[in-house]
Amino acid sequence: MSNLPFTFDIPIPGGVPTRVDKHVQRRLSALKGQFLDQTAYEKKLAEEDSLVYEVYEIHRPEIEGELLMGVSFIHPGKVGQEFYMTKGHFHTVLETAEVYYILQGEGFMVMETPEGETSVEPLSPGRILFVPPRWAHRSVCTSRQKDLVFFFVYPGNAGHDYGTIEQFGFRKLVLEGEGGIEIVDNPRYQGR
Ligand code: PAN
Ligand code: ZN
Repeated sequence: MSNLPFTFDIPIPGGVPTRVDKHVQRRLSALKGQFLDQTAYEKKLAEEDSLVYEVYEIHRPEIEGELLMGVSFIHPGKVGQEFYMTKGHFHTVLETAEVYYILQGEGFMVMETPEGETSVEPLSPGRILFVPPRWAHRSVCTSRQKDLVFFFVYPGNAGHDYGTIEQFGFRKLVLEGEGGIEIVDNPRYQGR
């Protein structure tokens, strides 16, 4: 891999980057067990394995000192009353942080530490979110029409631990309530 400086562009507001080494697409089936309303999930999945989010990644070596970058698009949609979201993860190397820069759409970042601290931060265009080391993170799109689009950058050696979230879920959920968006305790959260 070349070690020369390089540039790429993200068309404003929130388009596909001009450099893409890998395009990841995650569908409903990849989020099995994560949505609160499992009946609504099974019904929707039986109709269509819809695209929930996409990630455009720039390749760099996955080693300390490097930075991994990309752009994610979380599509609008819901399963029951719960908005479309990413799988979410801890970094395998827990002591690694991440920066998100929001380009388009509205949503939230749902975060928690292994010790049980939680934080749910609103996301909107122009906002930068710093995810400190140790905080698991999941992005949620609450826009009705637009994708939630953000640029991210994190250490090359971070790695992704999806298993902990797949097994236990997040402590907080983002739902559409009668009076608008609600952030609630996850009744199906299985304490770890
Ligand atoms: C992001 C996420 C991306 C997709 O690049 O990986 O938005 O979310 P999931 O990885 O949870 O499916 C990031 O946080 N990287 O570390
Ligand atoms: Zn991450």
